[in-house]
Amino acid sequence: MKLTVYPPGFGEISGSPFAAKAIALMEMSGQAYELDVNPDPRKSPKKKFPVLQDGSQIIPDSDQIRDHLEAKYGVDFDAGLSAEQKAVSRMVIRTFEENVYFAIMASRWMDDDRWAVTKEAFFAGMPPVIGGFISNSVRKGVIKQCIAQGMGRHSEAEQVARVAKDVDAFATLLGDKPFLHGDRPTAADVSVVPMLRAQASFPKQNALGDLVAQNPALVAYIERGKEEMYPS
Ligand SMILES: N[C@@H](CCC(=O)N[C@@H](CS)C(=O)NCC(=O)O)C(=O)O
Repeated sequence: MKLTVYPPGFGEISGSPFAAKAIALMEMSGQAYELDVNPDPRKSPKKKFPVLQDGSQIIPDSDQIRDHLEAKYGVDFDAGLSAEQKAVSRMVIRTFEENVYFAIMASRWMDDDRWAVTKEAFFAGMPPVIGGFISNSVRKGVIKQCIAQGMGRHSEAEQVARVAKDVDAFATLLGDKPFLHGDRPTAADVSVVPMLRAQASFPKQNALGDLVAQNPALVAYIERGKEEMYPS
């Protein structure tokens, strides 16, 4: 199998939390795969990465990659969980992927000062003219999505306040357990760890990152997640 993802960024295995999630899914599946690193998603089926290629099958979207690994290879990312734990998992995944994610994007891509840092991290290796064209076109698309989804219409203070409630709720659910549902990472952790790491890793004026950095349990959780779920 071949997994296409964005390059590393901000010290993370990929600058994209969804790509980091897909890498963790592949690692935890125990299946052989190769990584294909590509900064330009415009030709991918949904104009986004990650994308998995398995023989002639092309699977875009991390959720569908999970479904594919479970259906074709018998992997169970929620092995041993009760129906209620699986339901909590689904809600947690949606909270981080459909709400927190957009605040991370708005923070990285909308504010001009932080955009300069994002651009340098994600596009610095590209030739200047084509790189400038691609980065501006991707930026435009990301801003459009943040506005359409709604997060990008809020002030930064409002965005951070909304995410703070989500992060606090997750910290409450996590409690003093190593992972959301016990000693081993399950599907929720595979989604949440990359999102919290994406929050924490941005190097400049990072109120979203402070929400993680100020909570020692979450700092320990994202380190544990990196150790257990990412390639060594
Ligand atoms: N629902 C998708 C989301 C993937 C996604 O949003 N990828 C972002 C990077 S984190 C992307 O490729 N954005 C490029 C764009 O929207 O132009 C998944 O789970 O894989």
